[in-house]
Amino acid sequence: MASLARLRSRLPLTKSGRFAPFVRSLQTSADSTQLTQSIPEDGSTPFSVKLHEDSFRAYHTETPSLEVEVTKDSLLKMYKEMVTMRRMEQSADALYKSKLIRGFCHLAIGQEAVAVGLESSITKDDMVITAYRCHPFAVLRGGTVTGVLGELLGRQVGMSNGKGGSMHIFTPNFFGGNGIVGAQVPIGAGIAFAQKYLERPTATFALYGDGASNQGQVFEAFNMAKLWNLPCVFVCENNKYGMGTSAERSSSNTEYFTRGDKIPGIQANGMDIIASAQAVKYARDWAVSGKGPLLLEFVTYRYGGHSMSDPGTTYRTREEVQRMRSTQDPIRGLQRYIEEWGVATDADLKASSDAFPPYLLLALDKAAKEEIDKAVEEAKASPVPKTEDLWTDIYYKGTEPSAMRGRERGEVHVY
Ligand SMILES: Cc1ncc(C[n+]2csc(CCOP(=O)(O)OP(=O)(O)O)c2C)c(N)n1
Ligand SMILES: [Mg+2]
Repeated sequence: MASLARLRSRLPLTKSGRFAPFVRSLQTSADSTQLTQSIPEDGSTPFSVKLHEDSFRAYHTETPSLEVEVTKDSLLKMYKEMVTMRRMEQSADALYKSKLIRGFCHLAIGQEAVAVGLESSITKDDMVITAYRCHPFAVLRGGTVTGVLGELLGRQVGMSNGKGGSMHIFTPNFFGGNGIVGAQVPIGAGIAFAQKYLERPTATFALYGDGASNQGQVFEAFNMAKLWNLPCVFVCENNKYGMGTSAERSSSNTEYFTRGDKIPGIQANGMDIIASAQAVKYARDWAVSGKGPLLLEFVTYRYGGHSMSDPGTTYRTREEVQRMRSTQDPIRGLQRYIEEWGVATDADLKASSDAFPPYLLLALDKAAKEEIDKAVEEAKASPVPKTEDLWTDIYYKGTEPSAMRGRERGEVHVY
């Protein structure tokens, strides 16, 4: 008892008199990673950098290593991807405002380091499933910008042939795009079950928001994943609000990485792309090595509202959004690394205004803009689905019934 009392006196107490489980808090700056060795000439030679010591927190496990190996090529690739994803979402925003995109539309501006960091640390054979904020994942998992924008516009060139819309976009290793809050979490556990059953050395990443985290089905999925030791990483994108409700108002425990009971968890800085990629690498290694499920919470931020119909400023201040944009932006953070570490020099930047060597930041910005502008034009030029397309893509190809009833008794479509 005496030794317990001594231990207690060293632990910080919360207001309620209970012991605070974590002493330090996570920081979410996008540019606090330090270069620890001179940078190699060659783009593919790895060099070491050190993440800020408060980039991760852990529950029932160790934090990922703060020492990370990166290459010039990998940093530039991630920069290009984040800029392209942001421009795609900004185009969707403009198309929506000009009433060419209708219905629901959820943009991931501000959260680019999660999708790009995830994709940079997993393989094409791993599986991903997410909620409605799905456009970057769809492109990075094998889709195209034209296919995403075409889908939003309801055109034939869309990834679901213009019949699904923003929340219904899939690729062979990306299970959407799911509009029902939390529904993708048990489906993700099921996909991981299949991976284990088929003895595939791969993992499933099932993403959900802080607003989904209190659902019963999420905890049911956690339970079964742990019971069966499934290779599933449950990724909580904690952007601090579920629609217009702050995490503090909805969750009795906002430490989402601790909510898996017996499932260990990691909390990661979701604004620093290097920390995001490192957290995913750790999580993938964990799941693939047979340790079972893991919770991975990214602390991130969306600059826009929940969807296009939400201005995003009634439940948080403009100053808060502005502060996040100007101090913790994932793209500007990576830009600083690239410039300060000499991945692209000033001379490079100047030279890039007319020429196009792909390793230069300005050239990458320009290339991203051109790619998105072209995709917007291609998508806009594509026709809307034909009336008879209402009868296609309902059944898996080759398994259609000979005929199908329509809205009325007499309306029958014969295949
Ligand atoms: C089962 C169900 N309940 C309610 C909704 C309406 N709804 C859509 S998103 C959302 C909140 C989700 O919060 P979060 O996952 O944090 O999303 P964010 O706004 O941050 O993208 C709600 C309640 C829904 N789509 N499905
Ligand atoms: Mg949220």
